[in-house]
Amino acid sequence: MSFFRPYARWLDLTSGRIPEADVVTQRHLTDMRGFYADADAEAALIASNPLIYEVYCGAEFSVRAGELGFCATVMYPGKVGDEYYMSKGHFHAKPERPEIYVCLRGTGRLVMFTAEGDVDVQAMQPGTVAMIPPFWAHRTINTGVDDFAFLATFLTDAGHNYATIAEQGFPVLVVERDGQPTVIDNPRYQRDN
Ligand code: PAN
Ligand code: ZN
Repeated sequence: MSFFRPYARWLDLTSGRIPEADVVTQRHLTDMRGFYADADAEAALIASNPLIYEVYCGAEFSVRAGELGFCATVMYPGKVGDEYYMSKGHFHAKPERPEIYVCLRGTGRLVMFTAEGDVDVQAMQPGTVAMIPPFWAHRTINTGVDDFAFLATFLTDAGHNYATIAEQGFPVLVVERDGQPTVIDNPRYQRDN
């Protein structure tokens, strides 16, 4: 039987980055075409292809049961039209897997929903610890003017299911209205699905 090896990484609590992360994933606007509601605003920005967020993972994960992983996400400030920069969002491939987020920097929202139609939005600021229960899709949004960063920890066999979100989006959007983050219904989301 092969055992997991212990490891430790330094998380920079100021920037939210893991400088010696084994895996760093960058998501630019072209990596999430069609995710923002305003297609004209997306088209206007696509030539400059801004970096929206980066994910720093402590290690290359196996998908063997029993491995607990951690990744830090740093999301830059900005908007596509009036919609704040956000993550793609996902259900877990094993949808029954939960997750914990700890906010390290900036201000944002954690938006969650279930296939049954429940929606939940949590405000995130440094020190906020949020629990994503089993079966809840989740997306983070930077509603501030500074970087927004958080640490996520999860069983690594949770995996990611992005396809459902790519097709349907989330039931709600977080947009700027009168200078304030505002949650509105997503007109493209089919509640009957
Ligand atoms: C997080 C997310 C990370 C990036 O580590 O994967 O914030 O968001 P997307 O995966 O939606 O692009 C997590 O929830 N892992 O399960
Ligand atoms: Zn997740």
